[in-house]
Amino acid sequence: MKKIIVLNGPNLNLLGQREPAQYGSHTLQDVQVLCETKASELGYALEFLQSNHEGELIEVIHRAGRECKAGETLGVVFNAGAYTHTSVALHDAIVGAEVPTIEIHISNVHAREAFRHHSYLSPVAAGIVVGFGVKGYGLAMEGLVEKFAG
Ligand code: CA2
Repeated sequence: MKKIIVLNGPNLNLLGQREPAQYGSHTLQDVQVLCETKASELGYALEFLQSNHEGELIEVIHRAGRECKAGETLGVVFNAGAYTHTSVALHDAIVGAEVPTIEIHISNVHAREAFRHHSYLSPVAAGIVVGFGVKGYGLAMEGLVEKFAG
């Protein structure tokens, strides 16, 4: 069965523990369950990952690109956390790996501090889901399938 990778960046392991006004009260474990349910509805397997390390996120993007070319993976749903606003390296990884990527943010980053308004990922993402809470992960997975399933 083909796979969707859901990739989470720095501090998303803290979800549900603090800042409920911004991110809700769901934990990352809850998000994984939501994504597993959505993946099976859509007819895909799921790989769900979180890392606080930029280099590890880059390695996953590179591997995802190889798996996409091999027909094993459809693409990546990526919440890069704060690296969204800082990382040219993640931008370059998505371009270099040629991996279909949907950018997702739990909060509406455009309604928050100015430093969250710019994303290095948006210009190279196939689509963006912002501000729908953790349900956005499911919406992003649907969008990935809508756009890239053969
Ligand atoms: O809204 C989103 O999904 C973000 O990607 C979340 C990031 C933030 O830096 C982005 O601007 C928008 C933050 C990740 C979660 O950080 C937490 C920190 C404390 C408690 C709970 C989560």
